[in-house]
Amino acid sequence: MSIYFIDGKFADKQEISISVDDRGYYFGDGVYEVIKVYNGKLYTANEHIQRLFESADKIKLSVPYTEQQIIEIASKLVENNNLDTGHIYLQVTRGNAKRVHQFPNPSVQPVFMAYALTNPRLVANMEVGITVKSVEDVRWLRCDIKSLNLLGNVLAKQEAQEAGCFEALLHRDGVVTEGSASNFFGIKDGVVYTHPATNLILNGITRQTVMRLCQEIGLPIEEKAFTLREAFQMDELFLTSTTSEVMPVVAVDQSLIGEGQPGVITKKLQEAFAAQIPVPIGKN
Ligand code: PSZ
Repeated sequence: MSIYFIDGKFADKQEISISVDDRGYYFGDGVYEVIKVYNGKLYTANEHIQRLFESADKIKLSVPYTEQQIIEIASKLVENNNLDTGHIYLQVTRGNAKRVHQFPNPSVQPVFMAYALTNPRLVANMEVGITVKSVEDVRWLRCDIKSLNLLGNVLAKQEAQEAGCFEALLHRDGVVTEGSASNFFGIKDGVVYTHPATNLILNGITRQTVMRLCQEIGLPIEEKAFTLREAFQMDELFLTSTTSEVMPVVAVDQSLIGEGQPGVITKKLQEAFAAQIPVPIGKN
């Protein structure tokens, strides 16, 4: 997995270098995406690349490639690295320039970097479910941007991990927003709830897939935020992300959700999710 794409070409990781003046390094001034690869095939790549363009637009950064070119770069990374199941990481920063806060003037070439990583599906976790810790959401008010500025997310995840939990359940003013790197869903009396796609959360691609699957299965789904207090009372709770897919949450702050096991509706959504991921080459 050592073939990277940077500065317009593919190169071995040993041979590439990044400038200390990269604004990603100084300011987290850039955006990124993670595209899942199943059995050597890119999954929902167009959606992720579209979101990369949207995030870049929101910070007035121009991505130096077209959607089709990025698909080609990602596909070549899969091929050159012989990636079976894992992901492609993509990031764009505002480029290399003397450290001043304002954008470089005249502007400089953005730095586009991408690599492939083997990352097996988290099947064991998905089977038994995971636990989460509630953490106050102290992040900025543009969480809809997939920006490299992740300190709030980093600190939340670390706090969760130190408590022996898989993920942080973030709440702002008592309202559940999302996870440090995931979206949360609650199920009560057969209705699926999740925070609306506002500036307070990242509108997850997996979140959108799961909302579509709910509609296809005939599960009522409402983009309506729930409180942390309500989260404890949910019949079922799960989180979604590119790498976690549909992940059952069986406890919040050591308090069991439902029976403390993956719920039936969550399992149904896991099955529906698994049914639409790319199958191994030669089996379709
Ligand atoms: O490898 C990992 O742990 C990944 S790959 C993508 C994520 C984690 N997280 C994306 C994410 C996020 O960073 C925040 C703050 N909210 C929601 C999500 C879920 O977005 P999707 O479903 O697009 O991955």
